[in-house]
Amino acid sequence: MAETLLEQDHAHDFLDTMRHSAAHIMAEAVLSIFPEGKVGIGPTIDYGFYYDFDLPRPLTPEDLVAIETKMQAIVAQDAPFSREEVSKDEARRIFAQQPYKLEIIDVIPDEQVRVYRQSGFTDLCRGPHLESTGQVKAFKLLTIAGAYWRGDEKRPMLQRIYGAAYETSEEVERYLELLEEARQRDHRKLGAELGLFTVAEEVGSGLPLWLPKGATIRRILERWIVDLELASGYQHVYTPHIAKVELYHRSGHWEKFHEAMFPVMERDNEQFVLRPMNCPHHILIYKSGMHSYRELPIRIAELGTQYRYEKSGELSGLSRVRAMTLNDAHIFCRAEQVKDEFKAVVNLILEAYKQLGFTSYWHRLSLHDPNDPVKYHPDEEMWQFTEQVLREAMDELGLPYVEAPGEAAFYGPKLDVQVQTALGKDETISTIQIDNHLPHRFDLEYIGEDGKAHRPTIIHRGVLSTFERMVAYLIENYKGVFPLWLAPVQAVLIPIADRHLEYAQKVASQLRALGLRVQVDDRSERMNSKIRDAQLQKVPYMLIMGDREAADGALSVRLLSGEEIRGQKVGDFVAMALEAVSKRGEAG
Ligand code: TSB
Ligand code: ZN
Repeated sequence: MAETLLEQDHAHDFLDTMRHSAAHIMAEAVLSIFPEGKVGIGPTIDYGFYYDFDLPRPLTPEDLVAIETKMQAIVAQDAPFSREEVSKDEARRIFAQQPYKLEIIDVIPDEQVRVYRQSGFTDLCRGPHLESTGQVKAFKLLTIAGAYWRGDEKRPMLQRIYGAAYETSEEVERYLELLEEARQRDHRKLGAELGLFTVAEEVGSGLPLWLPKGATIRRILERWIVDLELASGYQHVYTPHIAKVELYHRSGHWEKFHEAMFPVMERDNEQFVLRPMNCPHHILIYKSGMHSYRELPIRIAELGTQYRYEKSGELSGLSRVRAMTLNDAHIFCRAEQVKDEFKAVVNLILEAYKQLGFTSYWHRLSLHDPNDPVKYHPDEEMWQFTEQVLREAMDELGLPYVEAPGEAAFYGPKLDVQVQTALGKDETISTIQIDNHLPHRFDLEYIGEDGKAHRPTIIHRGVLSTFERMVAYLIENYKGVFPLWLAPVQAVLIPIADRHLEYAQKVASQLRALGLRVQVDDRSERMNSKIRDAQLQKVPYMLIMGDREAADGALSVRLLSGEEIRGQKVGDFVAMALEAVSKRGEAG
């Protein structure tokens, strides 16, 4: 894995240099239009570059066009890039009008700093750069976004301009097409169009409302995963969404996590909080009785609703919210059982993904960073041991993984299953976390074979993630075209004329009785417009019924692909549909 990444890096060298030079050219163009502008930083990204600016007024789309035109003129000049090493004092003189650059100069440890110049612009920059501006091949400015200076909310909000840059204009075009496709797939857009969820200003951002169709998808997922878990030895429980704040003092969440918790609610001298995690409640369920080694592992599961005060800038549709229900479980086991339990959870995840038809995900082994004693529990021996257990388990399962130091939870290493959102962001769906810390804080015990008290390990795990994030991902993964078992409406019955309505109603109740989710389109619209509406709603089956069908106890099936099966007997359609439902998302 590491090797292929390196090779890619080399292949990207030229492209990366070009993008970096394009960023400098953009900065020159922006300053030529806003001479009093201040510049932040301008790195390269996957598809191009961006640069942050502090400007006297908000940029408009027309500004982008003007900046792009100016950039083209700079490229046409083919002005050379030159490099110079200067003392910090000299650099402070060069950038006397640029406070953000001065701030960077202050934090650079070296005595000498590097400066690049092209026609009308000088930047503090390590480089490398192209020989001249004319070597920038193809670019396009995309969007303007707000970005805090140094990512710090307390610092000024700068305007960030994003651009795409490639070696050929065809590649830029292709990137723009991909971007458009991603926009079409964005779960926030599809979620609104398909009537799956909404966010109401009066309720608050990050607090989505599930509409009946979205709720249907969620309910099917809930029933399915609970059944899968019951069959895998989990015990499902219900616990309240709030608890006394003391619980989170004891767990350590208050200390480590309180920025992400809603504030305390006080009544009759008791202080309550909305829970940010379900673990403490499950731990108290474990602690409500005595346990012998024979009972372990004990797997406590819940579709547990929890609340996190995520930063408002980070909220996004259903994928990052403040109220969420996690497909959660905590497994209490003996140290010798950790590896097998971990493997069993991985297998459960793989089984769930298979049934969902997921094909594109990767395993991230999230490890601690030995140089970060604040973020991580200081027990180095524990870390070495548990991280090794996870590596061995993954190797025994024959699964590839990427190690990610610094991504572990405070209390222990974890395996995360990562996917990409439509907009190309990596996101964690499933997670399996090994924890010897909470058992210690809550003094958990079981009686061992030797008759003495021992401390169990906790494995925290989420298979489907939160239903919010999972449904966001499903919408994007299926581009809104849900496989039959999840489709909120599986079939729309379309009577050709009013006289076929009665037959359609009769068939609809037969189908409903067999567990299919169907609707009759009884509007007095033309058949073609009913078909078009059903297609826009991405309904898998359109069942068209006219005189012939009514006479034969049949229907004509039209699929989303446009394919048609005419005059199918109702019973044959039912058999076909139930067969497709039972396959879930599995191909074939
Ligand atoms: C697995 N205590 C553990 C649990 O036992 C826990 O809460 N882990 S977590 O913090 O990593 O969250 C579990 C999963 O919830 C994450 O992997 C992610 O998929 C999902 N999740 C976390 N935060 C959010 C959020 N703000 N919105 C939607 N989903 C989220
Ligand atoms: Zn947990």
